[in-house]
Amino acid sequence: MSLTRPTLSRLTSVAAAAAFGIGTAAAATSVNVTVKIENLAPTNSVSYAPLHVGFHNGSFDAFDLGMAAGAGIVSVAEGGAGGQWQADFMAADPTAVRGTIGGLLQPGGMQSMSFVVDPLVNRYFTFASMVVPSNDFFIGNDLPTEYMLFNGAGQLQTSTITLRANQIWDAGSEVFDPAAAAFVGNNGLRSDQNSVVAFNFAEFFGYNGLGTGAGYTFDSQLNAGTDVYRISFTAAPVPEPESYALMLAGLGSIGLLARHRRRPA
Ligand SMILES: [Ca+2]
Ligand SMILES: [Ca+2]
Repeated sequence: MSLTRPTLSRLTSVAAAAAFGIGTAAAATSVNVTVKIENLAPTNSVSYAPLHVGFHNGSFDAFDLGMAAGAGIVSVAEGGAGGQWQADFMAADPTAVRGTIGGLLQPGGMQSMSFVVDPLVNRYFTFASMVVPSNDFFIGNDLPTEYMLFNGAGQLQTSTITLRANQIWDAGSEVFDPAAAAFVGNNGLRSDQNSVVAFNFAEFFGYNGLGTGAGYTFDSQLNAGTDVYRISFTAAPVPEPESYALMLAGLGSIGLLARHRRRPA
């Protein structure tokens, strides 16, 4: 097959149309939401376990200020794994889109992940992550409807959530003890605190000078108003299956052109 100039031009147009979504079918109901997370804490201050997230209908309430923490939020706050939090979330809202973003997030670190979400069904965003070093500290939203990401027309209306140090929670489930704290001590050791969920960032100063699992020497530096975490959202259309096919065809054509052009004239 010889590629004449008109053929080249047509193939290039198809590839361009596919790449920019021109001429594809009507937009799908779902949107592709990219969630970016950033650790804004000062250098050598707090790090975070992976962020557990869910886009939901507003029914999943993970914990309450002033009440004993349930097993779900304790599974996040003590060790970070969050298995029970995910299970409770699924039970409360089977239609929710859930996931876990990243690994250990050190000061200055950034990670991101994308989710396909129906903005009319799952308008709300809920999150939770363990803050380290600590015995049972976490970030998360008390009110399940606190962060309404999408308006009634399905448009993204929240672009960032920025948390300050005075928004960090103590689950009240494990006694403060540097020797038993995750990231600086033996996380397998623990003592029941038998208290309730409360705001607390002052205890971080109790870990100052200890070596962390990431190799840096901890230095809290946190004041009430210190920014410690940011979650950012961007939404884009989900490509239709037909446009994926077009895109693949377009990419294939570009590859063909590249090979063709490498041949000597
Ligand atoms: Ca609550
Ligand atoms: Ca505690």
